[in-house]
Parts: sequence; structure tokens; C-alpha cells
Amino acid sequence: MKASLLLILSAFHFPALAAEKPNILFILVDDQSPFDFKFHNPDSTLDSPVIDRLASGGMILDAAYHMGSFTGAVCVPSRHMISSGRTVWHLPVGHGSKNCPPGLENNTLGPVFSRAGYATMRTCKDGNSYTAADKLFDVVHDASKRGGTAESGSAWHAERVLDYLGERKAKKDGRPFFIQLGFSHPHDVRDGTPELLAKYGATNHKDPSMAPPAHPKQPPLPPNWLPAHPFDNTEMGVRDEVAVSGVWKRRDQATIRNEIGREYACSENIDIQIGRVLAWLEEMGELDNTYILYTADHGIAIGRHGLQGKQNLYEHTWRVPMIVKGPGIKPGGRAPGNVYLGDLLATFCDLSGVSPPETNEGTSFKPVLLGEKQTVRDTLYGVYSGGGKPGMRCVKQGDWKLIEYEAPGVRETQLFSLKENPHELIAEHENPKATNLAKDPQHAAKLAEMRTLLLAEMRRLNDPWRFSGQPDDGLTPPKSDKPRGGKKFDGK
Ligand SMILES: [Ca+2]
Repeated sequence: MKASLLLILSAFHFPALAAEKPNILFILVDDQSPFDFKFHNPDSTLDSPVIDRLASGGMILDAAYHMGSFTGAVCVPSRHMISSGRTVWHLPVGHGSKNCPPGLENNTLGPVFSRAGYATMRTCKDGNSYTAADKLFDVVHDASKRGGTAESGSAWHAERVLDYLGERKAKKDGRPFFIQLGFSHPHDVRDGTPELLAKYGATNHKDPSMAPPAHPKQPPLPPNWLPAHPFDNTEMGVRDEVAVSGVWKRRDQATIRNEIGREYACSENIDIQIGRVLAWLEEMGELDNTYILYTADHGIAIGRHGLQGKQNLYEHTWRVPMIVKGPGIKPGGRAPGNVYLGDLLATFCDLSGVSPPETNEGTSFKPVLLGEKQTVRDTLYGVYSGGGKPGMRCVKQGDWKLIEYEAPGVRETQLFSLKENPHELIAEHENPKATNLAKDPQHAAKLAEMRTLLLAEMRRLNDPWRFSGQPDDGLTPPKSDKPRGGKKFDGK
């Protein structure tokens, strides 16, 4: 009786309730370091006025991370975690698949919000994603668009959203919307538009045998640039480190400055395209009732630490840019957050009053967005295990970060105070004020403490590997991995 009454009441109130639900515009770009943006890095020369305005009109999260990857195609686990809210060893792909319930795709962003009465739409790159989940949005326009024209580049994704919003208006669709506006850039190939390439002094360089032309408008070298990574990090031969068009194995200053210029050209075009979508939302009167979250699936090195790709755990790559604007979020806010991309599902649900699915493992960071908390967890764990095994792991707590590296013939440890050394400078940077502290006897206790934390996180999150020096916990390391030098992912 009570349930029937509730059902009747729900049905009766549905239009009004639906109208009160906030819209969600989830903007996800492909391969972008947080340090590209002025709001995360004041020294950046990237012009991104639209995203900057979103940042100043909402909240900036300075400690947002992707949990990691067990494959060179870092996008794949990242996008699974984003969609499902699950942790890296609990996904339907990789070694954690035994820890994942069947049918997970039905408990991901699209279907969760569709079932809650939302109109759901996505446009994003295709490939290296979570296709079974992605296709469950009501409307899907996925394609990889990494060219320098409107049809072949980022404008294509914005056009799909503008078309969708136009149809929504024409149909007078009063349902709240959940739109995932994904871009295929600034992932390589970084073919920017001619105007924006010129603005950053960059060229679409095609000849691996020589460096591209230098230009004064090219962005400066990052402070942690190196001509080579000083040791085998367990994944030095992956496609991103040796075969990206325009960089290949080159790490000279001209190549790196040109490639960052190309990255900025692609990023500014994304900024322009977001501006078009926001202008249309404003014209439709929907902007004020819309949460807008901007982030990337992971960061990228492009010359920092002598690396090029996303297969490492330095901050430029493990961390992601993140800003959120919307109802109830005070402009000008800033907090570390200590969030994972796997918290997005829970947070979107919390912001819109939708119940998260039982399979969700993420934590809503709505309390951070509302200024009630600074962080949602104390400790952050990261993994890269796509090359030599166990590969790389990191753990961060407060200002301290530990990175461990191990593979046959490789054993390295890095300990950084990110407060003193935010760019994780190491001996090769020859900076007298900042370096790796792992071998400094004064920090032996901190090193031991961080190693204890790392082991606890590896156990808690069902990491199937252990490092030498850690208890083996009776684990049998997975055997399905190809040895290094095996088949490479295609880099999409
Ligand atoms: Ca990516």
C-alpha cells in the first residue's frame, strides 16, 4: 500500500522532479597533463580562457589522479574506472577480472543515469575505451578525431553535442541531461589547426631524422625536462616512448618544445569548442542548472623526465587536471580533494540525487565541492604494470610520494617531498635544492613509512603483484602477460 502510494506520487511528480534535477556536462579529454593549465601551473603559456573561467567560477581540485594501468593502453583501465567507479584490479579487463561481477556495463554512467530519468548522450573517441558500457548511452557519436580541420578534429565532437542540444530544444525534451563531451585530442597525433599551430610556433613535424624548426613562440621547456630518463623504468620501449609521430625517440629541446606547442594548439582548440557548447547552453537557459566537470583520462610526459608517454607515475602523468562548476559550488574554490577518476560516478550520482549502483567502489567528493572537506581520503595509490613486472607503483600521503620500480634487472626507488619538490626533480636535473630522497639517511624513516603504506594499499586493492622486499602474501603472479618486447598496443 505504502509502496503503491509512493509510486503514484512519484509518477505524479515526475515532470517537476525531473526539471529540478541538475544537468551534467562531463568533459573528458584524452592525454593531458594538469601542468598544461595556468590554474594548475602559473608558468604555462597555454591560452584556455573558457576552461579558465570554468575553473574560477567553480572549484579546482589539485590532487586528482587516475589509479593506473596494467597495459600500455592506459586509456583502457582509466575509462573503465571512470564509467564504472571500480578500482584498477576490480575491472572486467586485466588481472582483476575475477574480482568483477558480470554485467558491469549495466552499472556504468550511461545506463545508471538513463534509468534515473536522464537523457544521456555521449561523443568521445572510439577504441581503447569501454565499448560495452559506452554504447548504453541513449545517443552515441563516438569517433577518433585528431585532425587539424573542423571535420577531422575537436570541432566534430562539439558539433555532435550542439546538434543534440538543438534536437532537445526542438523536441522540448524536459528531462535533465547527462552529456559526456569527450575529445580525441590532445592525444597524438597532435595535428592542430594551422592558426593555432602558428600561435604556438609549432609545426606538424614528419621527419624523425631531424629536429623541427625552433620558434620563439613555442612553449618553454618544462622544469623537469631531461634528454633521457636516467634508468629503465620497466617500460622504455612502449609505443608512446618510441613511435609518437613528431617525437619518436627524440628528446632534444626543439622537438619537445615543438610537441608541447602542438599539444597546446590542440588544447586551445578544445577550449574554443567547449566555449561554443557553453554559449548554446546559456542561450537555452540551461547553464545555471548544469554541473560541468572537466578532466582528462590521465596525464602525459612530453619530455618531462626524458619520457614522452603516459606509462609512468610522475605527477605530470599520474595526475589529471580537474575542475567542477555548478549549483552550490562557490566560485574561486580550491582543494586538494585526493580524488580518483573512479570517484566520478559516485560524485555525479551524489550531485544529482541518483543512487549509485552496488558495484560502485568510488567515493563521492561532493563534500569537497561544497567546501565541507578538503579531501575524501588520506592516501593515494598508483600503478603502472604494462611492461616489465611488477612494474611501477606509487603511494602519496600528504606532501610525500614514493615510487617503486621493479622488473628483471631493474630495482629503483624514488621518494619525493612534493611540497619542496613539486616537479619531482632528480639528480640529473642538477638542482641543488631538490632531488630524490630515497637514499638520504635523514629520510630513512619516511621511506619505511611510505613503503608500509604502499604494501597496505596493494593488499587493500587486490594488487596481484608484490615487489622484492615485500611479503609474497601467498600470491602467484599472473602468468598471462607477454614479456617486454611483445606485441605493442596500437596507441589509439
Ligand atoms: Ca588517453
